[in-house]
Amino acid sequence: MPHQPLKFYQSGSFVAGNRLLDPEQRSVQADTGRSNSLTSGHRACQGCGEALGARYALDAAMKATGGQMIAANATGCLEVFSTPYPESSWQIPWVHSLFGNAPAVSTGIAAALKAKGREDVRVVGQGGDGGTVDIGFACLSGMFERNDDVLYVCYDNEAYMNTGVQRSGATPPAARTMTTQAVGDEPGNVFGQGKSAPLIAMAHDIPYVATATVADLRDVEAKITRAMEIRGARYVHILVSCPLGWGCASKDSLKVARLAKETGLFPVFEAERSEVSSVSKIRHRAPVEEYLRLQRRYAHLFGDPGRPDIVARIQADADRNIRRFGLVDEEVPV
Ligand SMILES: Cc1ncc(C[n+]2csc(CCOP(=O)(O)OP(=O)(O)O)c2C)c(N)n1
Ligand code: SF4
Ligand SMILES: [Mg+2]
Repeated sequence: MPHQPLKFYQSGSFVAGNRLLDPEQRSVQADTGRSNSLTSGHRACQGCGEALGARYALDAAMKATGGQMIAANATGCLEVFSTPYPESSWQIPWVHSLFGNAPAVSTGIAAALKAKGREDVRVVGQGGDGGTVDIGFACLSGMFERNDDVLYVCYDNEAYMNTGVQRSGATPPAARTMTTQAVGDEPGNVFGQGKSAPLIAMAHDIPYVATATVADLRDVEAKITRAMEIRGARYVHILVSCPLGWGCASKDSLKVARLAKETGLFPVFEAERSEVSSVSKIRHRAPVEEYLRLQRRYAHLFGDPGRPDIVARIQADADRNIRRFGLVDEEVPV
């Protein structure tokens, strides 16, 4: 029988075709022995990208560590929807302390394990963008500069969702939140504020930094697996869509996350020791308008008369990312 190469959908998806691959190429989720770190019954909204991202990230970390892992969680949606007392959806050793100290708790667990000579047990810290880039950032920076043996995962849904959608340092320009209302000359979040946590993580010269989106779960698994091969401080920043806070349909949750990458607004890359080592190129370049129109947090930019000037500024930000990270092979205007 002539050789038939595997089709993209067979290697790129999690369904039956996945089992046609060699075992080491299969996704973690295709493995019936997966840990189901975050199991069913939790209270996340329908289409929640954070729930999906956390499950894939932690299942991949569990697989990479042979199940020898402890997770520390910041306060936020992920913690609240997964652990309504006295229930828990976590099927792994998991601890929650405070909103801002998950990196410090992770460091403490790693130090205790080291003191006990249990370096076979690995530590993952995790939190939302508010817990990571704002309130927990001093602890995180300390964890980075000491090169503590922790993987920290940020689930970035671009606002403080758990408490009712307030702006964070990761909220993009023009987005409407409860604290950046769509009023005045510059409606929504203002331009020129906020920060890029992945780039700041790189500035600490830590062994591994990566970004990913919940639209490409194979990429999430691969980056978490790679991170667990390394010792020292590692940071993975995953863009996770939030239907409630972004005002998108639950069914569009992954579509929106994919467009964040395909427009250039969210660059997907890896960096080792402060140098970008790989970028995920844009496959089908899309104008930012396609991304923005799916979300009610940007509704004030459209309609009559709308704000084409603001849409153009957001497009300029996307174009700058595309140039800066080399996200397309040739500069093709959108
Ligand atoms: C010191 C402190 N301040 C405020 C809060 C209230 N609080 C709990 S979760 C949260 C927002 C979390 O936002 P984020 O980290 O982005 O996670 P998300 O819910 O968006 O996933 C806030 C403000 C708190 N628990 N502790
Ligand atoms: S508010 Fe957003 S992040 Fe929180 S559970 Fe709902 S969809 Fe998920
Ligand atoms: Mg958030």
